[in-house]
Amino acid sequence: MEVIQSAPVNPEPHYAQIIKADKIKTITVYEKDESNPYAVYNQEETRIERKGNEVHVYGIAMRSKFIFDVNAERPDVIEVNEGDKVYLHLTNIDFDQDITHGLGIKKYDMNMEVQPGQTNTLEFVADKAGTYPIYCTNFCSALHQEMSGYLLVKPKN
Ligand SMILES: [Cu+2]
Repeated sequence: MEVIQSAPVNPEPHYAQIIKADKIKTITVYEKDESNPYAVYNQEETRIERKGNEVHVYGIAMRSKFIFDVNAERPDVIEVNEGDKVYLHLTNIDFDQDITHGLGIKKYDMNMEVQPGQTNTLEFVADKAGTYPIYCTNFCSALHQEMSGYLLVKPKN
């Protein structure tokens, strides 16, 4: 068996199956991986970089906010052009074992989970112009509901 662990997007146990405990080698908290070019461990390194029509977001998730570019007027906003290819790299800089964050973009029908210390990437083409709320989709703290931002997609014409 190759897949040992795979967490469902919604943390509910309905599809659980029994497996021998010695088969499971869990990661409680991901270790810092300074060699990962997409990982960002402090606010000062957050940034949004454009390469032609590719946009790379180097953001962080922390209790209880997203910071995509700390130097922007709105650090919780990602602004792209319609048709851009977006690589949203997100590092969860909470290194406590129970602080899993999520990132969902409403109307783009996308969601990812980012475990403590982990860096994950959401890759998509911004093919719908408009303003789209971004939410943390995993209950992470008392201020979880405040953990949000926006994706702004400027129309072509
Ligand atoms: Cu969160």
